[in-house]
Amino acid sequence: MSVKTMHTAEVRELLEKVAGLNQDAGDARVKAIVHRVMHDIFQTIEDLDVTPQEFWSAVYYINELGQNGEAALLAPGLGMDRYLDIRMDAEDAQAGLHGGTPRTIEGPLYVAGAPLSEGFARMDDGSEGGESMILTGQVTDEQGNPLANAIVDIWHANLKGAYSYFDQSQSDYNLRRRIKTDSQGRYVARSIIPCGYGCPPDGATQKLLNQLGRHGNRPAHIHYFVCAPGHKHLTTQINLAGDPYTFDDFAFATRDELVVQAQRIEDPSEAAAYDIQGPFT
Ligand code: MBD
Ligand code: FE
Repeated sequence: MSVKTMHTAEVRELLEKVAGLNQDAGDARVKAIVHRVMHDIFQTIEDLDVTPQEFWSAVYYINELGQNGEAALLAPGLGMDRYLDIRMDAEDAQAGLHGGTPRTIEGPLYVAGAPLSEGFARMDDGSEGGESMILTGQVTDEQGNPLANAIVDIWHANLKGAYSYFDQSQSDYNLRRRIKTDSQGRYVARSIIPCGYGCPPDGATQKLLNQLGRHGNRPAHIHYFVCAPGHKHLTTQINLAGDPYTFDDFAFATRDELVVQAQRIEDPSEAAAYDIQGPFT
């Protein structure tokens, strides 16, 4: 039997006290957000007749998520990272900014401070074998002028879909590098083709995804931060074409413009045709 309480003075007063609105101490912005969020949680309980049992299982779920360190993994699974991108895209459009490589989410697995080199980097430590991959590109401004000395910060998973640092079995900064672009704005990285990521099957994130009837997989992808003085920082990714999850990413990060078909090069002299230069031995 559903009861209505949200409109009562008692609940209104409770929410005001919860968020500290009845006194001056504290931070006004935090108060406003907590007031609104708690209101919306109470409203959800009322509208959906959430039982105390359901409510407490959600509270203990949050504990579990924190114990696993998975809060920032569930967030993209619930579309939060994608939603923030949609908002930033809309802000850019409103400010008249358009064109260029689209942004997409950072995800929870970036590590700052990767080794920095000029023009070229080898990213893998050679321990895994796997298929070699050359990543190359040119950083330009909106008018297409090359940006020298831009920093391209690249990170990706290994053949098991695991990221160094979070996977302690990998060497420090394996598959993580920062490359400074050359005078033509170019960078070249040699690495190995990554495999897609899957949420830990026994983790808290996958547990909720299971209840939603969803998988927790991402296609093979390569993360990029690109920054240059006087320019907005770009957070983006390459998603490899042909992966079963390329258009079915649990984190909603694939964008059509970011799907890239790898070109197989059998003969190193072919590399020149793709404008790939550098020491590849
Ligand atoms: C990843 O590798 C990732 O990029 C995201 C967004 C979420 C989980 C794992
Ligand atoms: Fe990733």
